[in-house]
Amino acid sequence: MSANKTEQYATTTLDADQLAHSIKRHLQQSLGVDLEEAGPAEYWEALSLVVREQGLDLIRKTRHKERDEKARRVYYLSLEFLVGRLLGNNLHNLGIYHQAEEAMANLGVNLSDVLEHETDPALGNGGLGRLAACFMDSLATLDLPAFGYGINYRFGLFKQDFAGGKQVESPDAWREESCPWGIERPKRKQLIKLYGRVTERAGKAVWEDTQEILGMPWDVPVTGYGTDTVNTLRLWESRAAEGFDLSSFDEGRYQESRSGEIQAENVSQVLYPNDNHPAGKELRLIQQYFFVACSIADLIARYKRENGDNWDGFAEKVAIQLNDTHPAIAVPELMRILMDEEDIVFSKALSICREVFSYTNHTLLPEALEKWPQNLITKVLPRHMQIIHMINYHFLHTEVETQWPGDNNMKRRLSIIEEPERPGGQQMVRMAYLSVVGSHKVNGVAALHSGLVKTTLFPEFNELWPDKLVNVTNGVTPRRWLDYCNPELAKLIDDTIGKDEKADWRKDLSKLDAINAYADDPAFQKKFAAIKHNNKIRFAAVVKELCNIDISPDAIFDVQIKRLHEYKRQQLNLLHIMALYRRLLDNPDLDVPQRVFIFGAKAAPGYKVAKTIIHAINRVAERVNNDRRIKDKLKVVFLPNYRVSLAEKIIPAADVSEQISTAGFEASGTGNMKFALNGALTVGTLDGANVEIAEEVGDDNIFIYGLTVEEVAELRHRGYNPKDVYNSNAELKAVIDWLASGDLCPEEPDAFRPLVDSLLGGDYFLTLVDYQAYSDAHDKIVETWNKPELWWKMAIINTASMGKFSSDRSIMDYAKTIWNMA
Ligand code: F58
Repeated sequence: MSANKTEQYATTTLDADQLAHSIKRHLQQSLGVDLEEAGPAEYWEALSLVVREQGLDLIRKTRHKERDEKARRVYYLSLEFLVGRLLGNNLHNLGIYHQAEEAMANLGVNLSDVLEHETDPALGNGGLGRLAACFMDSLATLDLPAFGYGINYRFGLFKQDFAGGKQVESPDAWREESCPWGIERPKRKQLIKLYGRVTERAGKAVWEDTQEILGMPWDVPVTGYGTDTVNTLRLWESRAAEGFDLSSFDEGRYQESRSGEIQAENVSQVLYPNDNHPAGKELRLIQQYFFVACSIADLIARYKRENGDNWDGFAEKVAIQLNDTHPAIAVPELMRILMDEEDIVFSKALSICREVFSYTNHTLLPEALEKWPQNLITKVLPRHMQIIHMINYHFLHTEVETQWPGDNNMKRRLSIIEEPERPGGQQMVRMAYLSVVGSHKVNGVAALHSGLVKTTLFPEFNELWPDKLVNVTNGVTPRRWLDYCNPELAKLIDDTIGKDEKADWRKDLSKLDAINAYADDPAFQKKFAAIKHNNKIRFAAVVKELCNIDISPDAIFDVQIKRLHEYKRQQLNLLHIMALYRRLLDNPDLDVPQRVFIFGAKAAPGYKVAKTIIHAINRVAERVNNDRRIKDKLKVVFLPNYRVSLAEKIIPAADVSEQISTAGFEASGTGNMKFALNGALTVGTLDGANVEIAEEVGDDNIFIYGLTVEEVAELRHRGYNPKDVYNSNAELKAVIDWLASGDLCPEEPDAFRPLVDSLLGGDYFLTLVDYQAYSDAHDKIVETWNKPELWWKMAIINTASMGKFSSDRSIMDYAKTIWNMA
């Protein structure tokens, strides 16, 4: 494969023959399958085992190298890692994709068919989990010593189906399919404690009468692109600590003897399916503590193996990033170990914590900010609650007191413990405050969001510690989100700007800038457009297979894929589609391009309005797609079970990217970056990272519309009645009335009432206010589509201008400004 330069600087030097040989060996010797009986699923497993061998070998070498270099490691603590399928990605990163393709071809098998046989692990809800996966990819690619720590859920995010257009959930028992990536590491298991009580003995706190759970680590190798570094994603599975109680087993009480075990196993059983809303359940708190305690014990053990018992060097070797507040209990956990087990005094323990920890905030939504009842923490983690009080006391009575002497109101506002508003209410622990107080840096995930974190979420903290709050704009890995998912575009870029080690945009995305020079070039435009067209043909086949809907690759593919949430405003998209349909019915000969609106979204199972929106979109889709009067000018597709592997097929085929959240609500967004990277034009509000995308591509190359953050605040301040907008916009009124009429769902005429009520009774997310501007932005999209040279110029500029949004850049920002590692 001399044409392929990646292979020249990757160290895995397997050629196609060697790979074919290893594949056969694994088929026969690991899987016990004859060559003749093997189908794509067996080939997938055999090839995965070959790659796993490579990964394990490199993981071992990485470990040795790190031990010798004694560098600082970063530990990324996250309840979610939405890694997606791994085989194709690992083949790319190891530089053996093309060899594998050739090896499979020689065996009479098509590699892309084989790759489709991997189950897509859904160990995350959405953006936050996928960000963690992109960061793991970048950490390895940048040769930074890192561990990811999380939970090996038995059930990932639920699978979604539609019945009569309504979302139906079923469990995702992903591990029942074979998964060669996780490797059990019994040597590194941990025992953690829960419940019990704290007594004082000889001046020391003793946590006793506890229940114990065993944490079994499963290691997933994380390959980097074009490097030998393979890092570890260590996912904990909970098990019963004591195993069988043999006496009751002997007495034939088998079920009883296992009862303790089943409770312990519950802990890592299921991923909570809420996005931007905490669950508030005891089991969730236990999940948080379980993975945090296992991880902290594990990293301390590693530190001691490598550095001995001297705590003075700990912070030089360890950086811990808290991915949102879900792992915030790590702060009192490390304090507990330092004070109770290592005899370090409170003030020193706190300063070690502050050197080690940093915290990423991913949301401003008030309902998404985690708070736990003090009583619940006291019950599950009594010692931790004491320590939280100690931290709070120190914080309020020294730090807050020094800054605002005698100001009790300020103490109340900044206290980690929130006092109840009404008598008899509960005291709550504010996990975000605990995270801020326990960390040296706190970051938001896009410039706008970080600004709001400073001014609206934590203004007092910002005054107290002016250097603590910083920004690190999110990014996405260009390996998965361009090279792997859009190989034709990747090749066009290579053919245009080169692919040797110096020019490789896969390692330095800012190299894409060179493509800007071709934005006006008709020959390049033609190639770029042809690639998009091919991707659309392939995607249309996916739509046909999954939804049995025919869509034309000549239509505008307009896509909104993300979790279903009112702040993300899928309902705005829906209202506009309903209006377009009515415009066509009024005038079926309207001279407009064909349009296909594509959705993919899961709603949290308990989120009523979100589920209503899904139902409504599906009902509108059914009506529109089966109406011959509009002559295929409009189609609506809602793909069921949206997930990473589906995103990889949708994004390269998109013409328009819908990023239409209410300004101030989407912390960053990362889908917005993936679409622009693949040459889709964004229609979006000035929210999250859209603002920075607009800065990079230029205002002429993006369709920005709607209220700004300031205008949203001003409108709220003035007071707003959605009925005024409804009554003054005839088109909008007509579609809302249609929704409310029951016509779209005759068997359940009130089905869409929750949505209509949410829009007309308050419209918290200002959907109606932004309607007209959104509709106008779409008119501009059509106008631009009708000028192909302009459209493709804009699309090319989008791809060329995405250099900033590589997760490699994000990770370098973290390494420099937060982890002190570069
Ligand atoms: C997302 N948060 C933000 N939370 O909404 C998005 O703007 C941002 O780009 C992304 O994080 C990465 O920074 C998000 O996905 C969750 O899913 C949590 C899961 C656990 C419960 C609370 C919400």
